[in-house]
Amino acid sequence: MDKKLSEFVLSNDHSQVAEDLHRHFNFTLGRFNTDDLSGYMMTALALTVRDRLMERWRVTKAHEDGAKIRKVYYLSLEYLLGRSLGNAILNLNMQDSVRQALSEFSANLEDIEMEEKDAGLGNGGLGRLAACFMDSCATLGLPVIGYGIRYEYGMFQQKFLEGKQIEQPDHWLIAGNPWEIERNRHTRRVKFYGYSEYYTNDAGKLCARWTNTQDVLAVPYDMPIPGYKNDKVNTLRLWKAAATEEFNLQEFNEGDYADAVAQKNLAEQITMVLYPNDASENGKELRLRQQYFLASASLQDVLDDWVLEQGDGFSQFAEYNCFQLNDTHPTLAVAELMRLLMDERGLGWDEAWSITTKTMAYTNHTLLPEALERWSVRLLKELLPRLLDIIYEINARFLAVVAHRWPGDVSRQQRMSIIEEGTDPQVRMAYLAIVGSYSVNGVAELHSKLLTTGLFRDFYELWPEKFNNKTNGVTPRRWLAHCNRGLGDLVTEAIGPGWKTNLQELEKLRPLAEDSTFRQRWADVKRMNKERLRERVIQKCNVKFELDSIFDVQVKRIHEYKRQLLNILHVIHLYDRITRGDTEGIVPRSVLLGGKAAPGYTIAKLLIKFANNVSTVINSDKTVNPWLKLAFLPNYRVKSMEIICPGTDLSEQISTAGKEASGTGNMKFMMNGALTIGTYDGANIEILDAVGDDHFFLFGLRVEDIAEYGLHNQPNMIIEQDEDLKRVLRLIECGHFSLFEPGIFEPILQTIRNPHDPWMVAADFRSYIDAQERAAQAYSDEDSWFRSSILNTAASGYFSSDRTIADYAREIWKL
Ligand code: 26Q
Repeated sequence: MDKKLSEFVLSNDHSQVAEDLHRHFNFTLGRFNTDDLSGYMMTALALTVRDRLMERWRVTKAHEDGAKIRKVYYLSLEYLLGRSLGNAILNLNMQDSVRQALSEFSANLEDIEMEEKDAGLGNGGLGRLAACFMDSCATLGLPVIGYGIRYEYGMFQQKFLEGKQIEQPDHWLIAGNPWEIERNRHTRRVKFYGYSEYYTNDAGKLCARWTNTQDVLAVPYDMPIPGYKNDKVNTLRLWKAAATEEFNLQEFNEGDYADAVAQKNLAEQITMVLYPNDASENGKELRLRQQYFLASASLQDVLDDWVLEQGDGFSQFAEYNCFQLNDTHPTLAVAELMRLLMDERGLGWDEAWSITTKTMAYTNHTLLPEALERWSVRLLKELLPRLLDIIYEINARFLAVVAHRWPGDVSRQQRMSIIEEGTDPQVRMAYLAIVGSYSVNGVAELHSKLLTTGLFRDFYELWPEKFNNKTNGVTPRRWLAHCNRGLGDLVTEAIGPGWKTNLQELEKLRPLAEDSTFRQRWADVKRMNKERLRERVIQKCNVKFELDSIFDVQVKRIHEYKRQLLNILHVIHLYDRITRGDTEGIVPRSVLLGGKAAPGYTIAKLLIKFANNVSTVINSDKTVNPWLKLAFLPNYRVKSMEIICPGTDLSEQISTAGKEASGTGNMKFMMNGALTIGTYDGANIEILDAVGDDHFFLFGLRVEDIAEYGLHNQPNMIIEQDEDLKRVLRLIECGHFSLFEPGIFEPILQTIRNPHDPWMVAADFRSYIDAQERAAQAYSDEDSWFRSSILNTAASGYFSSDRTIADYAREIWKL
């Protein structure tokens, strides 16, 4: 059964670790000069750690393969893993031995960790959530396998040229990836194009097949996902596209070598690059190919294994298998499972549908209607003809159910149809996901409630039992223990190490908030972390923050609904006050922004330019300097957040109410003792409930207010009546931040003044400014600030992804 640590061949003893380091450095990597470790020592260390993962991986797999147990497959187009080395060392409990072993090379662990590239196979929250979930599943010892795409190029790298975002390709695999294992033997074949053909089989049954296809191979690369100190290692299987052999052969024989190679590239394009939009970009064929490629390869993998292990009966399949769809991106899996079961395994419609709707579960991550995925029927017909047939059949049968439930209600049938009719008919992927799944969940309480009362209301009326909430969480190993050792050690000293696997234990910190010596130590750690962050900002932005100032941070994708604009307006308001000499009650503040804009999102890109221009004006003004600094950190990613959240005092979570499904950055900041200034939105609400409103700066309209108020929103009137806002806008209008580029920020001003501004920037301005003033006053009372800071960490236990995953496992996956 469970293999004991002592049974593993490779010991964690530092001398053994040092020996393995030498061996990998010399023999695996062929380096003999230990004076020049650059890069290679990171790989040697990763391989040394990987050897130890390998043993545990084998045992975990053997355990799962042998027994007939229920398994879950997480299907996601994105996994924002970041770095793996530090996390693996922490989870394998190798920190001390690695440090000792490295000292023999006069090397230091922190320096070596810096050499690892981020695995940036995701855009933002949704991708990072998948990575946190993988960590929690392994830590809880759950049989969950991640399936995703091995993008050759991850999230683009962001640079600034004259304050404007420039995108550069992220060739993260260039120096090799020590963590992945290619598993050629498990290669699958994915079909594209061709057509459906109907025939009668030997038993006289009418069957369908998809023929004349152009196939692409899916080659799996497995990444080990270690659990925390439990000797479990789960698998993340990432697919790479490759050309089929016979396809090439034929072309070669026809003599056109160059064409054959070009065709090969066409196949391999599928996994070349991550789409950098964190709201759906509609219609791109390559994106659709990626989605189907993931769905088909993963399902075939699971079905083939099932047949190998259980034979070709599928009556028990749903009892032992479950697919969790990370948003609608992998939703073609619904139709693909139907196809595989019917066309390739000979099941009838009813049996296949019963299996499908008992194994699929769907998580929604957005309320923005414009972000709901649609694919044109025309495109599906060409690329995936057999799947389109199946989707039409699913829809026909579904609409019959709707008609039966609401006889004669034609407009409801139209509303609920999976196919949106029109001149260019579209498949509504969220509806396909809901119809094909037994569970539909949102990612925070408010979000889940808004799904059932708004976006998916009709479906909720039909199937209330399908809908549920699973509030997001983040892994406390990466987001406290690893990224904030100072605080982690202090917490462990105070309440023991149990919090790392049971975050609710942080509650035990509560009484310590009243202890002034503890508060002082807490403050000392924060100061150390602020120093580290300050160094980073100097290095990357050439802006020098004052240590004693309040570190006020907003890092996330750039989006109008996230309202980085509101933040910048507040900064300009402070600047305006300071330049007018109105410094009474102003508390020194360092504002940090970071985040990428989708390359095609013009106004988001303009916001970056705006922030950079404002920052130039403010930071070069000597009279303003002691009070205020603004910096925009380029290329915000997982590893930046690992330095940012420990050093933050004030966390900005200021989305328009009802727009941010959950947020997860909000949780990372809270765990690390930041106070939140935020709207009544997403998981902010649950954070506020947990910590109490004395330790949270709440502001802004609520969803209900906006529904009512939005109809007669009059920004120009608000501006007219608010001297501060008027002055801020006048500064922008008169070109104070665009001296050499007159008028460039006009589109931003227009969104603020637009009565249909869905983001309510003008409407929330006053309330935001007031909340910022409360935050500043609170900060100037150090004792009470750090008391609040401790209470925030103490109340963050609920936001562990271990809790989230335990909820999924119990209520959706039934593990
Ligand atoms: C879709 C189609 C084509 C191209 C791209 C996309 C696409 C890609 C990524 C659409 C959306 C995303 C990402 C969405 C996302 O990150 N949503 C966030 O999910 C978090 C985890 O649940 C929440 O905390 C955030 O509130 C939510 O915005």
